[in-house]
Amino acid sequence: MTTRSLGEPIARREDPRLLSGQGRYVDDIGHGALEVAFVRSPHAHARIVDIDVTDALDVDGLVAIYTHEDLPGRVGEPLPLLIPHPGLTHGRTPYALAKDEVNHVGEAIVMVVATDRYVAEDVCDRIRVEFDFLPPVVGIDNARAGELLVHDDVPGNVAAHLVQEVGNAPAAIESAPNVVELDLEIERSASSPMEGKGVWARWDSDDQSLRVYTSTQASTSVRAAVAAKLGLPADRVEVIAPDVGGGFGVKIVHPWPEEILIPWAALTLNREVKWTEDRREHFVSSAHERGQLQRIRAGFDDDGRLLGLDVTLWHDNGAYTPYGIIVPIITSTQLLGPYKPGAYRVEFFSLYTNTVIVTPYRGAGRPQGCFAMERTMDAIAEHLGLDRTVVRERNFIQPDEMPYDHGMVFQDGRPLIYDSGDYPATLDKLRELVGWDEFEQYRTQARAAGRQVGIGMACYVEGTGVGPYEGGFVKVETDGTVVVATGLTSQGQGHQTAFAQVVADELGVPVEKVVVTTGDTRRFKYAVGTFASRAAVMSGNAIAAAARKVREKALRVAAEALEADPRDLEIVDGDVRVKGAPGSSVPLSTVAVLSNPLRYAFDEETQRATQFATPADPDEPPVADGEEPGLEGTAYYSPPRSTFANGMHAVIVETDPDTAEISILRYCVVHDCGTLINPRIVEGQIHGGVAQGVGGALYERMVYDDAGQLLNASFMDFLMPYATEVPVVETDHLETPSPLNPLGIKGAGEAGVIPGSAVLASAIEDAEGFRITRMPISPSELHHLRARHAAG
Ligand code: MCN
Repeated sequence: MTTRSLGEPIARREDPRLLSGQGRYVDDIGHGALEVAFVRSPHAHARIVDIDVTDALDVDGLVAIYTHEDLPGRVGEPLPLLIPHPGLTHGRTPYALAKDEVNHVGEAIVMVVATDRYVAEDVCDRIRVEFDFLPPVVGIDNARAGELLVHDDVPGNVAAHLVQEVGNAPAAIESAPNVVELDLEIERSASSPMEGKGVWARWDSDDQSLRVYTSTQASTSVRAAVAAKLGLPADRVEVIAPDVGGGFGVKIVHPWPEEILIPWAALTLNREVKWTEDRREHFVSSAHERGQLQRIRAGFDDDGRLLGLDVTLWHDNGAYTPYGIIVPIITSTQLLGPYKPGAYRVEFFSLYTNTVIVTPYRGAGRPQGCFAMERTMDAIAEHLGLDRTVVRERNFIQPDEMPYDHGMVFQDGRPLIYDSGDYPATLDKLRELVGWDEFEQYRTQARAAGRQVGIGMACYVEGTGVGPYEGGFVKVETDGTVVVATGLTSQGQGHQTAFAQVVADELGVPVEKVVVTTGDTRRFKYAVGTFASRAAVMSGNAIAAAARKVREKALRVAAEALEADPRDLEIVDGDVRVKGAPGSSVPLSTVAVLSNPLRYAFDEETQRATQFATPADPDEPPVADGEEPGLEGTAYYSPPRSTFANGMHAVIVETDPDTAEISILRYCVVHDCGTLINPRIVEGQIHGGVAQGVGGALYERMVYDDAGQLLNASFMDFLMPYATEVPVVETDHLETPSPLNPLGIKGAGEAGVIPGSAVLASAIEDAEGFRITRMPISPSELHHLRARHAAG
């Protein structure tokens, strides 16, 4: 038997190269290319009165200066609205270079192309932009007050207002025996990938084609956008995502202004042109997320069962909505988590502010939803004096109620239906893993030693594997190497390893024989991208289907060579052999040769293909009817709807009674993403997510002043957890397969981050004895809360 590799914790084959500094990122490409720097707005809200470049023109090495007025045709039009929604009544997208108004600090106004970046920056320094200042709208409170407007024609700064309801929640709450009310806040944060954005482009005038390298999560989508904006056939545009040093959502926006401007400059100047984002640019001109205010009213019976839930969300969408309103839609449609809420009403306002745009950051609105729901569960438990796990258990959707339809409608207008999941079993595992029932004993011992500890938990459900489709290509080379390509990109998820495992099993070859390429439109043309924890479900199933095609063909071709019935054949360790007669076999490499349109024959004695054998029938065509040359296949997978992974986290914290320092003593995760392709990769994904969740709960926030200046736009001031702050993560899995796809897979890439703020708030609250309603929380904030609580 071939060793089965699906489900094996194989070490990631990407790591030796990446960890030893041999990764190849956009900035490693095209030395000697012209380089770009941008004049960006220093103001949050202003009209552009004049741009004076006179002083810049005599700088040695200057090649070109472009403003909005220089951009022709579609290049000069606003960027596309990527995900429209009927509820997005006032969508606004930016221009690649600001036209006559800027709406956040960092918005690009002038593009300078020079012989190197230093010269380009010097030129930028000499360009004078005259502004007419407008009052900025900063913060959700100012936005919802609606007195000052970001866009003159958007009343109340409301980009979108949506309500979803089932039953009469206000009435259900009114008549409920118990009610809790919560006002919550999650602050703005951002994904902060190690590598910022970067674009390199070259126009080949002989071939009339454009090659673009970009640090993206969606190379095929960038290709479509570049082709459309530049008026080129997509076939003449190649977009390649080389190694991408993290994306976490910020690199799904396509196109970024720079992804249009750099290729356009390369085409216009007929030179290689590149731009590498610096860290400050990344902070002020890419994207943030999370910022939300939430108001919740929940009515429940004396056992803690929800009867009605009424949630209002105010979401800060920044200055523009190029990515639509997907983040608040996800918060609002997925916040119900694993629970049955009774009647519910969930409403959100997506609001413009004069701050950098908001697009999905790992978790994409779910951390906020989880925070709302899990804070509510804890508040119910406290109100009734019940154990927090018990209240949750009583509200769970049960396995035999799957598939479960809350009545929510998703972004695409389709119902959002949970496909499978065993929430009670997940909770049982978590209680055992963290030792929930023994904690009170531990607390007593800790207290006796003068230590203050607390335990918290949080549950989440995550829609993963969103469509519309993804594809895969599998080919057996004549040396036996199995080449796999998918159009989606990789930013560190370990796809090269995981997809090789899928193909190895489907095809019956050793995993080492399989090589995988991602994110290169030359290798695979039709794809969507890596986001929404969709790669394993989408490309995993597409590649498996392609491998099955190849397998069937291999059996057909080998059957002829072995003079056997294909049904009597199997593929083991890369050999096609007659079942029960291992001596009668042919290697896949030979089958690949035999699949060539040229006539080959199989030599029984040498077990090899012989060239140009005379066909038995001279009239026989060189390629059999209906057969295509090559041992290869392409297949696509398109799911009926998303599949829902779920999980639960528990954390034990200690809060210092004097300094209010918050230490994580244990962090436990139980996760269910259906069939595991590679448990080690999934655990790595969860650990990475937990690091970001801990960051969001305890350290990371974007601090804007009233003028809309981002005060902590550097890693000196924006606190991130280092290895010393990230806890050891104890992980356990359940595998409830998804009935929606052949491999039974659900996604895992965002799971770790979702309950970070919710679970830490739960544990800190338990340690301190007063309610935590706002995250992140720093020691000084905890200290102030203690003082306020002590003062009553
Ligand atoms: N996997 C598995 N078995 C499963 C599910 C997943 O073995 N049942 C494996 C997959 O094969 C893949 C990895 O786990 O190698 C993540 O798979 P999946 O859940 O499909 O997520 P994607 O590959 O689509 O990745 C996207 C997801 C998102 S949305 C963000 S944001 C994110 C994340 O992945 N950004 C990341 N993880 C990241 N990890 C790194 N290192 N860098 C980023 O930018």
